Amino acid sequence: MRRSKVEARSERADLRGDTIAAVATAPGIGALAVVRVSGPQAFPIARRAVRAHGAGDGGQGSETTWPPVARRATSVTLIDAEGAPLDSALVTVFPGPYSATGEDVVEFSVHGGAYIATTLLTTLVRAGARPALPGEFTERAVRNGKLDLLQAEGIADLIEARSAATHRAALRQLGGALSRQLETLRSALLDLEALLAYDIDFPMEDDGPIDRSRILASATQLETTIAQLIGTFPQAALGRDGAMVVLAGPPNAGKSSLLNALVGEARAIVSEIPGTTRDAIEVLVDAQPWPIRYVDTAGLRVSEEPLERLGIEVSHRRLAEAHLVLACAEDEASLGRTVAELATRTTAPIVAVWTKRDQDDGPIDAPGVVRVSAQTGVGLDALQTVIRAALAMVTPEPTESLPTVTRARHVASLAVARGEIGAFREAWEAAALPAPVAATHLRAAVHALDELLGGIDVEEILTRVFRTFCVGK
Ligand SMILES: Nc1nc2c(ncn2[C@@H]2O[C@H](COP(=O)(O)OP(=O)(O)OP(=O)(O)O)[C@@H](O)[C@H]2O)c(=O)[nH]1
Ligand SMILES: [Mg+2]
Repeated sequence: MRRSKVEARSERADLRGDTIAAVATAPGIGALAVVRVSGPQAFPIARRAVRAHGAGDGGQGSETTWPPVARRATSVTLIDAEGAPLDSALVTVFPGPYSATGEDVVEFSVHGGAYIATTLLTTLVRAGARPALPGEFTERAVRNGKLDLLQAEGIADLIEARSAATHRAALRQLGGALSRQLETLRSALLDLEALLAYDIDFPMEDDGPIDRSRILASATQLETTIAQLIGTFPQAALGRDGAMVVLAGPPNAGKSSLLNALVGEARAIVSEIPGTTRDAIEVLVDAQPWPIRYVDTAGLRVSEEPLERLGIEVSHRRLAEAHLVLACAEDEASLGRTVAELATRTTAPIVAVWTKRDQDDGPIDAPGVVRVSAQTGVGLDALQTVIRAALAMVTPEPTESLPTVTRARHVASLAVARGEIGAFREAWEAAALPAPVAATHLRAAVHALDELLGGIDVEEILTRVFRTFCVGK
């Protein structure tokens, strides 16, 4: 049976007083694994996994003082639920509120591999901890005011970053750049509201103490800033997915060989049989300012073969989405035809690439054409330079003056705020609404920004955001 949203929500909220535990590191073999515990019972629960000092060695030595000195890694022997030795590990305790979650936190740093960490987790659960839900540690940090929601999303983005661009944006967001920008906007909105309140309290003073044009100017300014912020969103997709460079041309032109040469590894199958590549092969290569997604496509030709035709349809779709197209062909006449045909399939700039330069003794350079050999590597540097220059023309510079918004959630809330401020401005300009009514638009805009920051009671938003996190985070 489907649970209602309200049930799911309050269920999660009801779990807040629990002490939670999770393996925070990725599963698999590694040198170390980290197990975290957070909650009011973190210290007594964690203690059950730690052997009292001296126990089992003839009773010599003293008891480990528990909890150990705060925020200092302490060497301990871990035991399983039956009391058998499990590992020698480091434990660090962080008494709340001076911890990542704001609650009492214990972090075990154990030897890696599947057995120790999961057995430790089992011991902790038997001692009363509950396995954490995805993102629950970070959720608690937000609820306890350690982070705002945008910073929490910054952590998720940081973990997921696969390019320098995404990493940079995530670090900025975690550092609070977007939060501060929104706080500034929010406080400007509150100032506007305050001015209006004055107007509401003293309505009889025609053109009295408040300056109508000043209100108009600041509303317009706020709208502009929000529009600029929304305008940074495409950069998030570019940082994540890369600028798309599509290699296209007739079968056997050497596209797959060129892709392999450009990315420096054999990612696409190469053969002398025309029609080798069927599906689009994509390789993301990190680059500045944006990563590049090279896409090798099926050779373009009229084919009766159903599989090949599907591949050619995929080629057409990729061409329509490309930031840049490399038109590849192995002789000059075919290259001319290829460029002309591709121009009907894409609006992206097209670089004419004359392949297999090692094979013939044609001209070394032809105007408007880059000559390369995937086999010998000749011309590859020149091609890379051309690709970088062409991409610089079609992709935006990363904005330095404004933080970037990275999620559809941000855009949606900002769009609401902008819409409300716009409605307010229009009403104010036309003197169409009485000030108290116009002011409700500003309230709604502030509310939209609060939702973004997660600063108000936004149970559903929190639940939605943290569902996408990994366990142990
Ligand atoms: N001499 C020489 N041969 C090349 C070069 N690049 C590719 N070839 C050969 O050309 C043939 C086709 O290469 P592919 O890279 O598979 O060509 P493709 O354009 O991907 O072909 P399809 O996937 O069928 O559309 C293979 O036999 C390659 O070894 C090159 O730079 N020099
Ligand atoms: Mg191919």
